[in-house]
Amino acid sequence: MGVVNVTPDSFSDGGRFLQPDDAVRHGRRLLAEGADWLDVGGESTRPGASPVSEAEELRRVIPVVEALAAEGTRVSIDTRKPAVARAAAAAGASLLNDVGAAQGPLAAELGLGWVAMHVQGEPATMQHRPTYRDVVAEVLDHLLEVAAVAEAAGAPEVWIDPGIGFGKTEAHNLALLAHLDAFVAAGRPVVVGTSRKAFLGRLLGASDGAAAPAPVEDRLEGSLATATWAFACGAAMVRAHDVRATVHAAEVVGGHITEEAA
Ligand code: PMM
Repeated sequence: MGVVNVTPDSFSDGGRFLQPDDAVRHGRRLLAEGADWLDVGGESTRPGASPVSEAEELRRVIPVVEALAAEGTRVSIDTRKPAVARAAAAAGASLLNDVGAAQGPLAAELGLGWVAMHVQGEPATMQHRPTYRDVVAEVLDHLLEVAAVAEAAGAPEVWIDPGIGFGKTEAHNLALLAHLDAFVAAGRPVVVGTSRKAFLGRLLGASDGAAAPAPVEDRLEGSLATATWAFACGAAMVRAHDVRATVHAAEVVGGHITEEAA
């Protein structure tokens, strides 16, 4: 799943594709690089991002969804606003990527597939001391519960995503990645988004012996390592900014090594 952020302030690519034409061109490039889905989003969910009005989010994403879907692309809409999900469905989106996993019944009503992504708290404050007794069990139980509700309501397909970085410390992120097999074993298709995230910056900086985290543009190795790990654990999809490199890594692991092992 290639990321098309139509935002001024996303942590890794904010402001680069704010004009619809630029976003559509970027999406086409990611498709050419091998993306199966494009995930279009108009609101940054990073801690401290400014809230976006419904009208502004619609203005950012709908022309992009419309143009890409008209070309036959499988488009996912990354939104927490029901009105944006509705308009995106009308514009041709076929998947609702739901940060917070709160809109399963709406996905069912709209006939959209649903990605239930776990967040503890609200994006603005989610990194203030996230706490869990057992992060793997709590995240998985919650996702399976909401997934069952969405399925019972008629959602055509339900994916689960542990929500790496969303109300999680570095230790929580690593525990979730270490136990992705438990998510896969639950029987729902699993999506994982680690691409360029802050915990990778810290790990890569430490690996260099540097006091500072690696900057966002220098996190490719960590993004690929975790995407590859996710595929090897059985994840069905990763959400990635660097599509060409991620497809290469996925092909080697999923297309060759795991095939051979089976
Ligand atoms: N991460 C971001 C945004 N949307 N959706 C899913 N399903 N999973 C994720 O991990 C996820 C997401 C944050 O990344 P961005 O600001 O680069 O888009």
